Formats: sequence, C-alpha cells, structure tokens
Amino acid sequence: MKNLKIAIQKSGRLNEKSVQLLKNCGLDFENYKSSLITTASNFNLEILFLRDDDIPGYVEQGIADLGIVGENVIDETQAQVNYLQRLGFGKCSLKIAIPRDSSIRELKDLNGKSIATSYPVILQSFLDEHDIKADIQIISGSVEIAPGLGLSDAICDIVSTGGTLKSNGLKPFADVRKSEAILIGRDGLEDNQTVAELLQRIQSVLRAKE
Ligand code: PRT
Ligand code: ZN
Repeated sequence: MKNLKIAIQKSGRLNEKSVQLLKNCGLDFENYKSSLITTASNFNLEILFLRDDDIPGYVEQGIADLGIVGENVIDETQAQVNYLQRLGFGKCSLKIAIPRDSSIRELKDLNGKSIATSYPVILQSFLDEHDIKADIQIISGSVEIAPGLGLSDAICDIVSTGGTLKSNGLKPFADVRKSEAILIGRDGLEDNQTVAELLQRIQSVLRAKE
C-alpha cells in the first residue's frame, strides 16, 4: 500500500510541536534538519518538511494527504482542505494594531488609512465585513516596524504575548481572528484506515494532555 504523506513545517514555530506530536503518537522517524522528507520506520507514513505557506496547497492538490499548519495560513491561502483536528498549540491572534499615540479610536476611523500586513486576504475580508475602505500594504515580514517608518497608519499581524507590539510602540486595536495549529486532510480520505489510525492516536495524545 502507498505510504500516507503528512506535511509539517520545516522550521519555525510549529516545527518542534508537530514533530513532538507525531513522536508522541509512537511514530519512529529520523528528524534530519537537512532532509526534506523522511519515512516512519513503524508506520505507513512519510513526513514532508515544508514552508508553512505551502502546506495548504500541497494538501489541496493531494501531493500530501495530511498537513499541520496554522488556521491563519489556511484562511490566507483559501485552500480547499478538510479540518480533521484542532491541535491545541501555535495559539495566537491576528490583530490590527496602531501606534500608541494614534488618533484612531473606532473601526470606522480606519477608513482611508493604510494598513501593513502579510495577511491581505484575511484583512480584506475583515474590512469588507465592517464596510471599511482602507489601503492594504502587503509586506512579507517585520510588519511591526511599518508605522514607525511612515509606511502605514496601522498593521494587521499575529500577536501572541504582545511583546513585539509593545517594543515597537504599538497597541492592539481590533481582533481579526484567533488561530491555532490544525490537522488538515485532502478530500477522499474518509475510508483510509491509516488516517483513521493516526487520527485516533493523535486524539488520545491530546486527551492525555487535558
Ligand atoms: O518559514 P515559514 O514560512 O515556514 O514560517 P513563518 O516564518 O511564516 O511562520 P512562523 O514559524 O513564524 O509561524 C508559524 C505559525 O505559528 C503561524 O502561522 C501562526 O499560526 C503561529 N504563531 C503562533 C505565530 C505566533 N504565535 C507569533 N507570535 N506566528 C508568528 N508570530 C510572530 C508574529 O508575526 C510577530 O512578529 O511573533 C511576533 C509576535 O509575537 P509576540 O509574542 O511578541 O506577540
Ligand atoms: Zn510562512
């Protein structure tokens, strides 16, 4: 039988916990940082190490059967994938933040303002929902420095402790969405016994943590 493939983040905030979860499920595999694919020795599974942004697309196209990725990334890529299980790690919020001394007081004050973000799709749908017309500046990282440099009036970025906002003179202004790591699957896995077995093991690991 063909090995099942799961895509996890190669390096970054979700890598270690994704690897740990699979190991806690009893899977034995080498976690070489340099290899992009590894095979479990005691389970019908190959593990692909990818940039998190690519994971929803790989699963949507069926190149990987399963993936572990933040909900924020699934929403931003708009990939058509199935949510199989919330995983309880990688928790964060996507928020709009403004400079501490900003004159922006309520959502409608964002009209005509510019907002820097790496999440243009999610931000645009939030603005549409609230009938706000703002100018989205897409940048790929270090979003928090944009207002200080005069690039934007506000930002929309991931916040966990709030420390990065604070040290860049920003304060949270509006919650756009919450996010955590999710196990996703491609279409057509309903009768797959290996997926059912893995999901059962993941659920018992999560239950043991409660
Ligand atoms: O290289 P690759 O593309 O795979 O990784 P990446 O750099 O795009 O993502 P990475 O590793 O930073 O984050 C992976 C996922 O972790 C995100 O998609 C979120 O779902 C989740 N996550 C949880 C976070 C955070 N917490 C987080 N704090 N992602 C990013 N941050 C960043 C945020 O962008 C900001 O710059 O941390 C900073 C804020 O942190 P605090 O604690 O100062 O508020
Ligand atoms: Zn990324």
